[in-house]
Order: sequence, then structure tokens, then C-alpha cells
Amino acid sequence: MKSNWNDAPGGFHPASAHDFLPKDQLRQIQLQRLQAVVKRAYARQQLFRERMGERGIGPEDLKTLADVSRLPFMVKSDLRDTYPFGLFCSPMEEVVRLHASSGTTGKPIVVAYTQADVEVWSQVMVRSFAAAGVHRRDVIQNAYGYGLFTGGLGAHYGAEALGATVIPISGGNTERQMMVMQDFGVTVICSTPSYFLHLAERAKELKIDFGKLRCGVFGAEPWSDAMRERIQAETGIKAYDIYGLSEIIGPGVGAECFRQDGLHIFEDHFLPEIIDPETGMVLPDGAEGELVLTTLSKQAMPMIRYRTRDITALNPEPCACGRTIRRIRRIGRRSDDMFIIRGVNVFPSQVETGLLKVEGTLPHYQIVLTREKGLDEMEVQVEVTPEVFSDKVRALEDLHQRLETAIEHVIGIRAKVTLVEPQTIARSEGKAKRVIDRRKL
Ligand code: DLL
Repeated sequence: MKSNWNDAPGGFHPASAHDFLPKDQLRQIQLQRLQAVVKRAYARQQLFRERMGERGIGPEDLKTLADVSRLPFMVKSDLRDTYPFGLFCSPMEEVVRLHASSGTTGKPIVVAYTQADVEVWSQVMVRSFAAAGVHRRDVIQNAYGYGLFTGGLGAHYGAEALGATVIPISGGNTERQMMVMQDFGVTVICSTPSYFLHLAERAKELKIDFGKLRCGVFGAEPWSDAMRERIQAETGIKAYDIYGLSEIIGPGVGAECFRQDGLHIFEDHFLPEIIDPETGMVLPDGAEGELVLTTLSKQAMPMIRYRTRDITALNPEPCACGRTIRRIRRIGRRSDDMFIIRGVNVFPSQVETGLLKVEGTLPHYQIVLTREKGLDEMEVQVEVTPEVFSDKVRALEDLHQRLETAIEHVIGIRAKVTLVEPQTIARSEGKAKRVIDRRKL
């Protein structure tokens, strides 16, 4: 006989028990785990130990949860500076998996997992799926990219641990995605929201429907409420948001429940704080600021007070789903200039690195992001030197080619480059505005 333990709309699954703990019990677990992880990082992470030393504190100074604010922050460049293994806290023979951030040559960031870390990751993914009402009778089409990106394998292990049927199709090949969806009776899809929008546009053109598809678990990039409404209205499915980042674990740091009213953070594994991005001061629940996360159970690469650069607010109000863990508001922007295109994280400075390798260009450029037929495009407008501009068209075309290739070498995806006349890109007096995001929804 089939059990229905996780078929309920609230999405209960044995792994979800920690979502419903009384607050003081949860805080107790958090404090114990925080003390243990700080001890571990202090003993094994040189950078953390040095920074603690500069502040004149040690693990024994952590007496209450509020003391977390005394600990130093970690930032993305710490991972680059210690590349590749400098922050690992487990010997290599205990590390069973490595992932790395996509989209960069030069130094990517590398993250590590022990077997226990992979299990925690699977469990938080199970809880994410359960929150969205996904259960073991579901057939999940996993269109997140498999590989160094955490989306593919993260969702895959979670879907299997849930007991669902997972189709590891990865991203791309739109027509095949549609065929598989119909022929295999897919009920749940996992992908970036922009890729699903593209699938939806294509399905409309081909006049095919989504068969049994019931819901989508979408994340890895910001998407608006308007985009959710459009997806739900046009395809008839429920679209749930899922959040995560490689540095902390991958997808499954937080996820929406059927209320679709903020993402529940799996607080027994990830301690959230909101800070003022300018001053670094901790802000109270409800205030908007930068999300800072501390991993409470990661072994191979604990992250203490990692500055995510994602802007949100913490909501401590009880949720109608019954979960006691706090929620974060959906993330719409970051406090730095990183943008995400087709699932790839890109900094304008990387684009600049690529184009400045090519002679005949000036360091004046603009990145224009557009969305057509659900597909994100990135155009780079580059100003050329007067000498090149007066040359023959062939020289321009050659330059054009070399620029497109140079940028692709750095960020890993091809952008359309447009050469523009000297003195046509606005100069700014303060910070240059490099990114014009025209993507609607
Ligand atoms: O994008 C992990 C992930 C995979 C999350 C699949 C959800 C689903 P990174 O490539 O390291 O990891 O990128 C992390 O992406 O700091 C946010 O800026 C952004 N991001 C991730 N999820 C969301 C979301 C994965 N639901 C960075 N809404 C993060 C808005 C998101 N932004």
C-alpha cells in the first residue's frame, strides 16, 4: 500500500521535521552547531583563525547565538584568494565531491563536500521539494545543468532521496525537453525560470501542451512576481522559488511552500542574518539588507558569516503552512554588479577583461541584456578607437569577431558585440553604469 506521508499540500516528509520545531528548540540546535562549526573552522581554516586573532576572540567567546555578530565576515574574494583548496577543513580523502562556479576562466571558486555534506544537501533538497508539494510519485524532469554547476546534481540527489523518479536531462535541446515531458509523463520540472519561459514560448509555437506537468521548482537567478504570474497563467502550473549558492551548499538553502510567500530558510543548517551592506551592522528581522549565511553543519568547507550580496529581508512571522523556520523575501537584486544570464554568473569586470585583451577598443562599453522569445541575450556595445573606426569594414569585422571570442573565453557564453562610434557611450562622473537590463518580467 502506498503511503501518503508527503502527498499533503503542506508537503510533510520525515526529513521535514526540523521545519516544524518549536523556536527555542531550534535556537538550541543552532547554538550547539554554531559552536561546533566555529571550533572546526578555527582549528582547520587558517584565514578564519587569523581573522579571529585580529579581533582578539576565540571559539570559547561564542556563548549565545547573538555572539555570531562578533565573528569576521567571509566574502567571495576569500575563495578566489585561497584557490583552489585553501578553505578546506577535511583531508582530501574525506572529500567526495567538488563543484566550481561557472562562467569564469582565471580563478573560479571551488567548493567541497564530504559524504555527510552530500547527505545534508540531499535532505535540504528533499525538504525544498516537500515544501512545494512534490512527492515520491512525481516524475521530475531536471533541466538544471549537470556538471560543475551545483543545480543539476543538487536537485538530482534530492529528487532521488525523496523517492521520486528523476530524469537527468540537464539544460538545452528544447525540442527534446518537450518530447520527454510528454512521453515520460513528467509532473515536475526543475530549471531556471528563464529557461522554462523559453520552453513555454517554444511549446506555444509548436502548439503542444505540457501534458501532466503540475509544478516547477525554479531558481538560480532572480525572477519577479510578474514572471511567476505569467508562467502560471500561460502554462497552468504552479511555479515555486528555490534559493541557494555554491559557497553555502548549492540549491536548497531556502525554498517556498504552497503559500508562495517567501522562502523558508533551512535554519538548522544555515544561520541567516541581514546586515547593512555599507556598514556591516546586523539589522533586525523585517529590515531590508544583505543576506549573510553561516553553515551550521558543513564539514569540508564551512562558511562563517558569508556575505551573499543578495538583498532581502527576514520574516519571522509564523507561516500558514506550519513551518516555524524563518522566511526570506524573494531576491530581486544584489548589492554588487554581478548579473546572471542563462544561469551563468557574470561580473562586468570579467567582460572588460575579455574586451581589453583586444587592440583597437577603448575601455568604454555597455552591456545590454534583453529577452526575446523567453531567451536571454547579452549585447556588449564597445567603443572603438578613431584609427580603427576610419579603417576598412573588414578590419572592423575582424575586431568584432575577436571581441566576441575574447569575451566568450572569459565568461563562457557568447555575447553579441556591437561596435559603436567614438564618443557615443555616456561617460559618468561617478561609478560607470555598465549594465542596462531590459529583460522584462
Ligand atoms: O545558482 C544554486 C542554485 C541552483 C540555486 C539551482 C537554485 C536552483 P550559484 O551559481 O553559486 O548557485 O549562484 C548563486 O544566484 O547568490 C543569487 O544571486 C542567485 N540566485 C540563486 N537562486 C536564486 C533565486 C546557484 N531563487 C547566486 N532568486 C545567488 C534570486 C537567486 N537569485
